[in-house]
Amino acid sequence: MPLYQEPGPQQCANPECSVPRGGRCIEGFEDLKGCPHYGKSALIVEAVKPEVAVAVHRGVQLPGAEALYTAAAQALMRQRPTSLIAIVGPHKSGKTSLIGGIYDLLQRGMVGEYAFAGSSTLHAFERACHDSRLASNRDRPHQERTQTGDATYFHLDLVRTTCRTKRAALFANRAGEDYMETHSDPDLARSFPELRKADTLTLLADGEKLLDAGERHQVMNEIRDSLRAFFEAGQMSDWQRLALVLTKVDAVPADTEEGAAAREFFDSIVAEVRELHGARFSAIESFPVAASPRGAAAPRGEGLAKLLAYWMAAPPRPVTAVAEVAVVAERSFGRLRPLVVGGAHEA
Ligand SMILES: Nc1nc2c(ncn2[C@@H]2O[C@H](COP(=O)(O)OP(=O)(O)OP(=O)(O)O)[C@@H](O)[C@H]2O)c(=O)[nH]1
Ligand SMILES: [Mg+2]
Repeated sequence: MPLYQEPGPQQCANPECSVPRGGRCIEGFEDLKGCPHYGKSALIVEAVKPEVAVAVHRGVQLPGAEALYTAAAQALMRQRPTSLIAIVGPHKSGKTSLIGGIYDLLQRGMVGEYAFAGSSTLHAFERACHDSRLASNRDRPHQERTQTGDATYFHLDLVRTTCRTKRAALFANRAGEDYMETHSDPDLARSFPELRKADTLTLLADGEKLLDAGERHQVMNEIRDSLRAFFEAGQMSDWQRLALVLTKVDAVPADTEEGAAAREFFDSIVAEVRELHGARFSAIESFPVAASPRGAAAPRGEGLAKLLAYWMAAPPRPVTAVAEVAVVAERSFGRLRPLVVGGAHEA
């Protein structure tokens, strides 16, 4: 903290001056009264202790804005109405691009009936969509691979035009390899809390892979195996919804022979899932989307408004009923109830 010396006749505000030590005026004044520094207090600056310097440097501590881990995501779900969305698909099927694409669209305005109303994970969203934005000047959109390990959650608060109260969307993101490992070891899915708690399980089918006659059967098998593993692990409940999402639709134009064949194959996957699992979910819907299209074959964010509306619809999640317990006070005074007379409360 700065300290001031008491002003005195032999004082000088210039610490370099030797007048206080009986020397000459450093400014060259013979008559010291003419010197603007003479007789004024010198400012003594104390050396700042290292720990104080660190505290000053840190400034105000702001909450982080990275993706949330499960405990923080669950705390958020307890605080406000939330739709939890698990996004499942193999490596490079477009999971992170889908999450980034929703955020990106909301930055430009309404997405269907929904508007952005806040987020506690802005850094994570920015990172998810930065590379794929046209502004990044890449020839082809690019997305960093999600690291294997625990699921992380992206958080958005949204308001709907017809209802001004906020509802949160939590998107669970996990590396594609982790989900694929459950096909050979379904028990692994027991340690994926986002599956059991999801309002909407979202399974992705990679449009680019559906173009290839060999790879498209692998896409179908991955969807079959994921559902089988999640049911075997006991992670699914009949109140949950299922979204089957055809990603990268810009790569499968409906007006080309290959594109039409890819879309037809996707429709056959949807039909099979409906037949096998229709009674095990409260709803099954399909959505063709282009979260991060290459070129002009599809507008950026195509299909996302319909998907967002499906995700945000109030979930049919069972609500635990809380029985009202009547507490009867022992003393008569405690049993008095407020009585409203002409707007005033009387005991
Ligand atoms: N053509 C096209 N490519 C897309 C689209 N969406 C995503 N991609 C590309 O698909 C690739 C994989 O996307 P990601 O979002 O990283 O896939 P992921 O499923 O998160 O992959 P992992 O994190 O490894 O599991 C990236 O190169 C994206 O640019 C799209 O709508 N159209
Ligand atoms: Mg990813």
